[in-house]
Amino acid sequence: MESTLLSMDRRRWLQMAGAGVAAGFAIPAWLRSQDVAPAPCFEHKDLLVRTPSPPNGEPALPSLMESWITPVKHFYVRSHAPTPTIDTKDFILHVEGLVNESRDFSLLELKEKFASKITTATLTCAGNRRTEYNAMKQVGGVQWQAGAIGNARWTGPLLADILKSVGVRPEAKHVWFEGLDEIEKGDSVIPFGGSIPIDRAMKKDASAPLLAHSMNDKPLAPEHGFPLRSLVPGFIGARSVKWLGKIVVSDRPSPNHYVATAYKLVTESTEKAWQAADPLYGFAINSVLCKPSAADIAKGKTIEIAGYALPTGETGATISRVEISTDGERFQTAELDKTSRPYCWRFWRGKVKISPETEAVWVRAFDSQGGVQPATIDWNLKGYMFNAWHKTAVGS
Ligand SMILES: Nc1nc2c(c(=O)[nH]1)N[C@H]1C(S)=C(S)[C@@H](COP(=O)(O)O)O[C@H]1N2
Ligand SMILES: [Mo]
Repeated sequence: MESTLLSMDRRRWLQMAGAGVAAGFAIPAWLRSQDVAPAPCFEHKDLLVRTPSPPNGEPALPSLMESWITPVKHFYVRSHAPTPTIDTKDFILHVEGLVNESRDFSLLELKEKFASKITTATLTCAGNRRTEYNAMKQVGGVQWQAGAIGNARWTGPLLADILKSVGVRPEAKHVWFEGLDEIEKGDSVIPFGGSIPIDRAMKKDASAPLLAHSMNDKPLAPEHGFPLRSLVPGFIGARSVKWLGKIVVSDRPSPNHYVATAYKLVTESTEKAWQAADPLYGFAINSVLCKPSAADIAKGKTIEIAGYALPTGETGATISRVEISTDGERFQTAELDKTSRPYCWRFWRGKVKISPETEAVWVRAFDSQGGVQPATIDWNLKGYMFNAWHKTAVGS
């Protein structure tokens, strides 16, 4: 149950939380309640299961349109190993590397000693829309359609504040995140790792990375990283490391497989190709028609369509225009939803006439920083960053 104080002014209260403790306030019950892990939710979510174990699933596209903030039951899950069970009493976040002082933080310390921030940000897998590459050449990996994306409210201390508290040394260039999961890779077992450039790590604006303990004002579900995950607005989902156990400040990107090899754009699997490619960071501009589903688009009628559009993630851009077409050549402007923020998707809707000859409906997006969704995109081995104009075939 929420206290009146919090429902009245939760945001301000959270911002004051650090100071509040010093002044003798108690930590609110809903923060304390996070010391107990919520029940696993994957099997109760309303998702299309891509792999049952490890848990991977995405919502049917029309359900994404129900709310700008995606409820947890419709929020995609992407895991490389089974969900670890973490007892918060034993939980420690270890911070080391190019810092003045290595430190261990308990969960309560992270909540009590640092001001909490609430950030709304869209998380999307670099593999979202991967199946659309298959028309060019088959790609491996989880066969995502366009639902590996969701928008949530994330709460937690700023990464920048944690780093400042341990003192970042001038040689620092990257910040590594390491998860507490155990992924079988060949003969060894490795954690999931991510890393981000130091300038992004130290941000305090809307792009500021969080160490999030809450999603949509509730403790993180086990599948989404309970009790703590990094959350990097604007970056591909892989940089938002779940079950975060360790942070390393370094002069180079993480050597973890998911930074050094996976999540790069290559066309062949050779050591040379992997080494030459840079890790992916910001997500790409994109847009997708979510509603109605292709099977429900009737010919010979004017229909209402709706979907999401995502601005480029590197720059603080917002979606400025979305266009729709029934021939892939002549486009009309769609109506944009009022709610628009950098690092977040924007909903759009429009009306199109589906004639007996109409074969498909196309959508493409533009953002405030000059981001333009391309008509086509080159194939890559792992099927990342698919963002060509979205085409929904009708009458099939
Ligand atoms: N520890 C850990 N963190 C992880 C992953 C993982 O498998 N293990 N998957 C990453 C990927 S690829 C994505 S897209 C997001 C998905 O977050 P979600 O499952 O909460 O939607 O988490 C990222 N963080
Ligand atoms: Mo991902």
